[in-house]
Amino acid sequence: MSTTKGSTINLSSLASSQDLQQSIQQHLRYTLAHAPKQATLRDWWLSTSLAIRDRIMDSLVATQDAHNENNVRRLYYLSMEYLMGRMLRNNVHNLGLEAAVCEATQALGLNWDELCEQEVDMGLGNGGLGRLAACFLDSLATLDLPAVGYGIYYEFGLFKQDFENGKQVEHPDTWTTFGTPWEVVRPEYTQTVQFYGHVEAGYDDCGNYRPRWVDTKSVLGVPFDIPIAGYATKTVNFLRLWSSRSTEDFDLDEFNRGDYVEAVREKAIGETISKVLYPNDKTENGKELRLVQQYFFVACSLADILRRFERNNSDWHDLPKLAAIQLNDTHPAIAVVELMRILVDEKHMGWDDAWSIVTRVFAYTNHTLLPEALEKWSVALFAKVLPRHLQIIFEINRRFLDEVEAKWPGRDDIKVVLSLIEEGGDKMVRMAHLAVVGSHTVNGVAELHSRLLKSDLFPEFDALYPGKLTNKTNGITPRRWLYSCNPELSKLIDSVGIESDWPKNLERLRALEAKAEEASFQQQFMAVKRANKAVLAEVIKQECGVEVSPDALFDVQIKRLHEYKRQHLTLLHILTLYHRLLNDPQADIVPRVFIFGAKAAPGYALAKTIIHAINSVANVINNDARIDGKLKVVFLPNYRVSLASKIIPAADLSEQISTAGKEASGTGNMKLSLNGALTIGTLDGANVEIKEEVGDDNIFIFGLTVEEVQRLDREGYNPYHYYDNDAELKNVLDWLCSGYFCPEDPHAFEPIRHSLLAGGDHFKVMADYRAYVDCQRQVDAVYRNPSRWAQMAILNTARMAKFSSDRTIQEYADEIWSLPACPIQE
Ligand code: GL9
Repeated sequence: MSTTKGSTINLSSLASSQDLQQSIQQHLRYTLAHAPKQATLRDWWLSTSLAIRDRIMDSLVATQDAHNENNVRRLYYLSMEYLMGRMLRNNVHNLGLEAAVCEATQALGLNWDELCEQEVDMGLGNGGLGRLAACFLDSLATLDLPAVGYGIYYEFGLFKQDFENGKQVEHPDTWTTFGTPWEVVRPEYTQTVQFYGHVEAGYDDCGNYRPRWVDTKSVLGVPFDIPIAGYATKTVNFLRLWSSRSTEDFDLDEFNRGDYVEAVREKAIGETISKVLYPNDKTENGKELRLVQQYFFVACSLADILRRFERNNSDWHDLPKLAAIQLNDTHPAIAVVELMRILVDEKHMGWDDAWSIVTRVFAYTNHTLLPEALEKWSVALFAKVLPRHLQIIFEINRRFLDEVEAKWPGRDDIKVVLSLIEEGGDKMVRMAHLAVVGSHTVNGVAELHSRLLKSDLFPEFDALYPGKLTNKTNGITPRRWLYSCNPELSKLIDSVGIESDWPKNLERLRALEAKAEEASFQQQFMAVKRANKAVLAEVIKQECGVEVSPDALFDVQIKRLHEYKRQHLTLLHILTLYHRLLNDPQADIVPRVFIFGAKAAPGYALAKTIIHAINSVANVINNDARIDGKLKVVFLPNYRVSLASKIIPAADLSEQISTAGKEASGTGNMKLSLNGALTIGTLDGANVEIKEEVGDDNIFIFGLTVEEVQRLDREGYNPYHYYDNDAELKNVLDWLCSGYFCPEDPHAFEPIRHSLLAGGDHFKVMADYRAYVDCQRQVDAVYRNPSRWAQMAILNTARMAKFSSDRTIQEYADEIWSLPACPIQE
């Protein structure tokens, strides 16, 4: 979209609301070709976004100019997922244009909040991993760090979720249908990528082995840039997303043979690569298209990185000085091989030389220990899609196993464990091993996770490469997750004399500690919470048709639906309370609203059954007059970033109840705590560090520890033991599966019961039930003491500084990337 006016005018001089107003009107007329009287709210949103975009462009150009002029070291973040959510409000906040835009839109007769609601979320990710990448981009720009994010321009992001009779149904996410104001297409940086074909042996004039990768198919990658504006700084970095296109010559052969339709069909395959995001929250194994997606975006990104390098540099040995590349999980791990291929095959560099460069460029972040998420590709598939890369992997592995032999002579058992190739009927390439071997640093995402990475997942790697495995505890951007999503709390913070730069210096919130016991501040803090709950109650009414009281305890569980996250444990708690109330209407129970948000992977049957079960139980409870509205259960459909930013400010209680050892970090836990929700959680992921920060008295911890879980697994775990010895547990589980909650399909929830009993209860729901339910009684007790609750909530907000993604990114910059800041002069 054209930007016409504004693009040459200085940022600060345009901050005034009149200029903005004029700019919005001009975009409405000259970009959208509308008169104000025909304009829809969407048109106004688009015009406003374009006016804001103009102001970002000046700084984008200035930033990139400065980075190029100074030939700065850059960080390249390679991620298959970015969950950006909505952009308008955050861009306005980061640019400091809030007051101006409110005034301008008001003068145009528009409501700013309503305008922001028009934006469709940019949902190019599944969950925590993709949202982390988005928070990191915000912090990189805010800290003036030169960085480019690389990813895929999915035409369809994560599916839209609907419920039909309580069951999840998926619809395509058509976020690009009306275009987005936040992208700049850069056809001049289009890349060509090869796939398939075969390798021919060959020799150059000097007799050096020069394999040729021939008969390949090629596709084009067209980059779309999303500008990323830092908060209260001039730096604007960008996220470069690749969209696949067919090459002109994609199937000229067939075309010439007269097979027009085949040629066009093949052309469509080229476009298919970036068509859709795989909706699995952990990895999608074995799918050819997924491997093709990975190589497609990696090859485009590396070619782009090297093009930029070659503009100012001629010696490849300087690459590690100018480029640090972070692999966000193993999804882009093929980059290690691609860079070797380019240096050896195309730049004719010796193997050792090339390998030394590669291993100084890459670092890898591991995001999970769950075995199903550890990516493996069959050697046969690799041979078909990337035959030359497979040869290079074999050579990397041959040399790597020599290293293993030198360290542990004769220990073939260790070689079997460490090899990049898993032997067996169907040989597999282990992408995590490739990432570890090809990187100078590997990190986990919370202290506990990183410890388990060393002790359980990669102990031999830790022995072979001491110090390579490290920790970088995750963080969240306080701009989106407090300043923008919770304006009332932000105002309260500003009103008590905390310095106004707190969104980029979260330590400042520690000053709230001194006010945590002050009755008047407690009242103000809880009044903000009450107001946010009233707003969410309206959303719940609209979305679920359920009336809830803002005076009830808002108990929030928002995250992907997964057995290890144990939404079904919460369901058992709900049934427990419901049953107690039916037995004794006077039972001593704090009125609660259970609020769920979660998408299940479309192929994950049990996760979908859990959603169905929660909705069915909700339907019965919400319509049972006997319990006098004391319990309400709502499952908000289509959980996404923009919905999260409405739920989080209104939460009282944050459910972080994964089986210990299974949630690598979690980041929702940080967002909720920052907004004054108290955590009920296991000693898992970042919960452990949240407990350290807020103090043992300001968090509700229950359940098995990692060591206890591991001991149960070693010594034999028997879920029936808990079922047989806890009458209340037996009762609620039997009740759930009795047909009472789903008379039209009485056996619908049997799979849940099966997984918890005969199936072996891999996630120890039965073992943790009693501790959980008892801990929830303590939650009730504290909630009945409003002053104590308020004090705890305030201390949570006050003590979240560690979990700012600014802290996380500064640690990456200092300890992994050696990346200096490059502030942009006015
Ligand atoms: C995850 C972990 O499961 C989370 O615990 C962690 O907070 C994030 C970010 O590090 O990464 N790993 C992973 O595969 N996902 C995570 O959320 N999955 C999704 O993104 C859905």
